[in-house]
Amino acid sequence: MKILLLNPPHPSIGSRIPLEHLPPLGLLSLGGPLLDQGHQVELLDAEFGPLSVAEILERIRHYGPQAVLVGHSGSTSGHPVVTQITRALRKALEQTWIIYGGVFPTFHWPEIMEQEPQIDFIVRGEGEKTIVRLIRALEAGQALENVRGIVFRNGTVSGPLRNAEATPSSPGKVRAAEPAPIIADLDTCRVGWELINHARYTYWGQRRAVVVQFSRGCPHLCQYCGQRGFWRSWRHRDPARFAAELARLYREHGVEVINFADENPTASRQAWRDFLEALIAEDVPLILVGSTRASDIVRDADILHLYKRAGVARLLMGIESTDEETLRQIRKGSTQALDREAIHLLRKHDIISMAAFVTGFAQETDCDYWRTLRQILSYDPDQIQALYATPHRWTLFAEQESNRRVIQPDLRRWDYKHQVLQSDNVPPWRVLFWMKLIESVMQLRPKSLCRLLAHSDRGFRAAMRWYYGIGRRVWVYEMWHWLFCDGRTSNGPTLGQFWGTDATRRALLASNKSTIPENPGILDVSPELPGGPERAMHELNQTRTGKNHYSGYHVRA
Ligand code: B12
Ligand code: SF4
Repeated sequence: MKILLLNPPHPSIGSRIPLEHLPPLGLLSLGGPLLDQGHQVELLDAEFGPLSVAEILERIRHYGPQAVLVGHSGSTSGHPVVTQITRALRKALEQTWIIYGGVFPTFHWPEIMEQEPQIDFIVRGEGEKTIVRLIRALEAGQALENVRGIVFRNGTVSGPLRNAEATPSSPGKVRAAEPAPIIADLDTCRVGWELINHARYTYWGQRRAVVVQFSRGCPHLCQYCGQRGFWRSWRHRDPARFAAELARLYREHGVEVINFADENPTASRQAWRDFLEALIAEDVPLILVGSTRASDIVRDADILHLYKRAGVARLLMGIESTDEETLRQIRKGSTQALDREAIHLLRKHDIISMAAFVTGFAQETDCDYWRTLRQILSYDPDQIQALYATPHRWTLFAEQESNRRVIQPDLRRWDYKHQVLQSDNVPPWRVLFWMKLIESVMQLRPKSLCRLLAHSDRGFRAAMRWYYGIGRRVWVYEMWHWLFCDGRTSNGPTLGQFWGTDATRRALLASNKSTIPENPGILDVSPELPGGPERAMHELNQTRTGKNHYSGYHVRA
């Protein structure tokens, strides 16, 4: 089949501010298996430009695909642009299958299928195996209900081309096949690197770069995080094969920077150590950048020299909060002492520590912000990332906070860089003030400037310069947007209303029951709705009480 992978232009800072882009690993991961099945596959990366909808349509028409596969890693805030593009695409190309995947559609398929008739299929969960089975079924005109992991409409006529007359577009007749099993052996899938021109993709100051995954999932239980539910269980690739792939990317394509997409690559000390040793043996001067947990860094204190020798240049740690009670409530499984110790250990090995902290988990007061600033100062990380709690519907956090008001109804702004939940004690302008104050104090204090200008390691200094350069531009962008573009509301819906009625939520949770098996908050409600996805859709259709707020507010072309 002739297939186009479409990476839409994302509206958020992460896509628009850096003057460089990283390859879309999610789509390339679909591309590899599809190419191996003999399909003709191309990638249209609309992040470059960014391309306008008209330009995207023009390129798609020119290629003439039978199926367009769309999805974005920044999935929630990328959803409005996906709807905008696919609506226009449907008008232009009636016979092209439109298939949508990623995290947001995995958990929001009932409303998306209802509100976006142009989308023919949603793939829930990991895409590699499911997309191959779906395309095979379409090519052969086979029944769709046996393709595990997909959502489609009753009456969709399977075939290599979409039958515009016969394929239903009306809402309400949605069917979700059984969830697909997880991919137990990640080495059975490969990334379609041949779909990109490596010279276009850079990071870390114009160095050729890729995004990769050593592992998927996370064994921890942070209550605000949806990653664990999406990937379901922690798995990793064969350490030696993975190291060999990175070395090949360096030798054959000149890739210098490896950005890890893993939620938690160090979950198994042994596997991670095997990988580091295998990469050291490959003897390639790669720069590794990733995220992990403070507790893993402390656990690995005796092998951090291997991290450094393998090329680890920066580790991002979600410290989230400096308040022990909040850390306990969000089930972070970390403590102030661990976070501080991890930063100290990284410094000893000249690895840049980036600490991400999040506001909005609790109802902070001005005093809390002041305490946060003093605490983070005492942690002394090299870089910080100030983020806002963002309650994705599939998280326990969203369930628990369902009575809080939403002040940012535009889904494009649900990107961790905008305040979306109302704070009872501090108005939005003062929240912004505190966030910016903490950022400035941390990055402009003499110790940080000293590291920027006079650190003994040249690579360290260069990385700090690059980070400060982006930071300056992000600052201006954020202030401008806050003042003139963000459109907050003081009278927004509660989070429960925003994400839909109780019935909608319960139906969705029930239908995803086997997708999220170990989250106690979610399992609590699912037994009420036995019967799996079909029953869930039925319940949803029976009990729908008009629009949920998020559809009313933002899914607009
Ligand atoms: C690398 C990364 C980035 C890179 C993006 C590089 C790139 N070109 O993709 C950078 C640093 C630029 C970045 C920016 C942002 N990011 Co980011 N990022 C990640 C990270 C670490 C890995 C993403 C990834 O590659 N995953 C691995 C791939 C294989 O997974 P995947 O994309 O989900 O694809 C699989 C399935 O979802 C599915 N699938 C996906 N698409 C499709 C499409 C079809 C048709 C099908 C069938 C299947 C399918 O199949 C794929 C293979 O199994 C994740 C955290 C994480 N560990 O996932 C956060 C994450 C994706 N980022 C996030 C956010 C919020 C952002 C920003 C909005 C931040 C900001 N304020 O600017 C921006 C968005 C812009 C952008 N370009 O993505 C959130 C998204 C939350 C959400 N639910 O929306 C995440 C999950 C972080 C988090 N902890 O919450 N990010
Ligand atoms: S926040 Fe990080 S450590 Fe916690 S569950 Fe999510 S991926 Fe795991």
